[in-house]
Amino acid sequence: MPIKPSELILNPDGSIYHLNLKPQDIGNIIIFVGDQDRVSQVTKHFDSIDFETQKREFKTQTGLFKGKRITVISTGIGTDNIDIVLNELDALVNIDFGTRTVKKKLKTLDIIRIGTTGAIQNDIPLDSFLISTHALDLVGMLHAYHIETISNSSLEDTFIAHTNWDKNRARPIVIEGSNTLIDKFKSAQTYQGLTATASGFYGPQGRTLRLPISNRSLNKNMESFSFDNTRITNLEMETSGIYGLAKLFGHRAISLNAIIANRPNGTFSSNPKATVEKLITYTLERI
Ligand code: R1P
Repeated sequence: MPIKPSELILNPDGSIYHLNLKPQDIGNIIIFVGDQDRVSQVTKHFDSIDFETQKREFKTQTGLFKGKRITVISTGIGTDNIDIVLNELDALVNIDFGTRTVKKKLKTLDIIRIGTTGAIQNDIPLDSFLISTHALDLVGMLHAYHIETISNSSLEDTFIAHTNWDKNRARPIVIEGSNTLIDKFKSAQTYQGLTATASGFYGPQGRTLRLPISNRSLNKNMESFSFDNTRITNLEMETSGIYGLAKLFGHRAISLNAIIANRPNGTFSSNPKATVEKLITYTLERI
């Protein structure tokens, strides 16, 4: 049965609805950045760029880097955008747009997030790099899918008990990154840990400007949580969506984080752009 036009939405030129991309426009290695301006911060290192487009916050450039065809896409902020980007990227490689049917032979993409984050452990310094071995979803978007096969219920239950997790909020979900990619990108320069993905930047990450938050001890309880020698290292807003959907679709994903804030110390990087630039170079050297 062909997938209906209301479900798989194609633009008049045959490109997919939000990303504005056709299947030939992307490589098998995809780099995600949050900010549109970071796309060219990555591709300025490429040998050539053969494609670019932008719709809304989704800016894409594809080109060659040391003989590999790599696509860089800005996802904007949040796992709601990640739902769009992952579904449309998978459709580009695994759905035949002509027949609107799923292809027999499925393709696997390598998805690499280069993003920024705040450490929640005071020994993780500003301007360091951190690889998310796992993501801890505090958002809920993934509950729209069958996550039973990819989640870790014993870790989740321990986290729920440790933090007195509010029963009115979505159940947290823990998902692993790709061990193949983690082995490829880890080094003496990288910290590793469990990355918590929040549904917002202020209250959902325990920041108070004017509005009081409902659970003032959540960050402290996250800081003291540990399970099988794994601790929660940082907070950001995309990794769980990327790890969850990549696993469900059969793609490989890794989240590489530039630590630009340290929450327990209350400090912020004096030059976050330079730290992101270093993480971009670090990533491209190992790709
Ligand atoms: C918030 O300022 C944004 O920065 C972090 C968060 O995950 C959120 O997207 O990541 P990026 O710098 O990769 O966008």
